[in-house]
Amino acid sequence: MALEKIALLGLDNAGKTSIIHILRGDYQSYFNNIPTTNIEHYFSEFLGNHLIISDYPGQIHFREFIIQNEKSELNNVELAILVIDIQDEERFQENIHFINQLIRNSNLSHLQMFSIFFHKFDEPNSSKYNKIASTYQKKIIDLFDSKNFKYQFFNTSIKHPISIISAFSDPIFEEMEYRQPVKMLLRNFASNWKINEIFLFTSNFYQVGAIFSENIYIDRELNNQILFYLQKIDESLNIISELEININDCKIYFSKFFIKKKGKTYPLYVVWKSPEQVSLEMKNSINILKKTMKLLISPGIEPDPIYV
Ligand SMILES: Nc1nc2c(ncn2[C@@H]2O[C@H](COP(=O)(O)OP(=O)(O)O)[C@@H](O)[C@H]2O)c(=O)[nH]1
Ligand SMILES: [Mg+2]
Repeated sequence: MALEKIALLGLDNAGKTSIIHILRGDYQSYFNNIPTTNIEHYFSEFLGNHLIISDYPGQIHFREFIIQNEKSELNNVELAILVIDIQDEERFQENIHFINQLIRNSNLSHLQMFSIFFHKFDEPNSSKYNKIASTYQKKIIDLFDSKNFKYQFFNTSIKHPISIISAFSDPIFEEMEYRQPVKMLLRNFASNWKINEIFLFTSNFYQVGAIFSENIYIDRELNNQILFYLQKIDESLNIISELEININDCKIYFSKFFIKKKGKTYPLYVVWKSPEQVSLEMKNSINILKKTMKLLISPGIEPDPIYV
């Protein structure tokens, strides 16, 4: 079942509105947000699926209202993203209390999945944050113990937009029938060509799939650059479809293609990092990769003949 009604929930100042800015392609990390005092709905689309992303106010009286109100809009939510400010240790109990109330009191009749974001995880290797996160994790696992909800933990930070994009995309694409085959194709391609990182993005930069080695956080600067160039290509409409850039000792390749779904055309971007120049064989292999992905994501389209 598709996860299309999504709610961002959490205490005030947790970073919910900032996360939405990132998802909308605004990577200027430092906003001075005014507190959200209404439920704000954002509409988004990817590959023929329509998302409603709702930003819930986090102040205590709104929280109580949302949880206790029988007719709460929460009843329609399919994916709940719980945002926890990992830097604000003082609010540990308040966070746990909120989560407890949420899973016990409300009528979350359509809810299929909880994503828990340990947010403001600005330093991925910080032992302090890791310790706080694992304390939260233990407590939250206890709370969910008797409940039937699926849940997953993520570390996110606006200083590292890809962390937010992948945490957001993960459960949404997990529900898509093409998810596993696409991942397998990416994995094969990466291992054939000894590539450490490869991504497949939609035009609003949701992450359909990705393969990367170890800790993707390490290359934060590089990954931020990827998003920057992706935006440039997307904004160029169809003028740029292939791009190769050099950052430090790395080459990053962008390759655009289109799929048709429900009568509409959508661009997709394969992006990979490689120490090597793209050879002719590799070019052929990329074309085959793109054609195969096209068939997987929009089945029913006549395949172009592939000449070997
Ligand atoms: N250091 C850091 N600050 C963040 C991060 N995300 C949001 N903030 C800041 O936290 C504050 C509250 O953010 P906001 O999105 O308004 O929180 P909301 O009340 O949950 O909507 C703002 O000053 C943001 O700039 C993050 O990942 N790291
Ligand atoms: Mg807000």
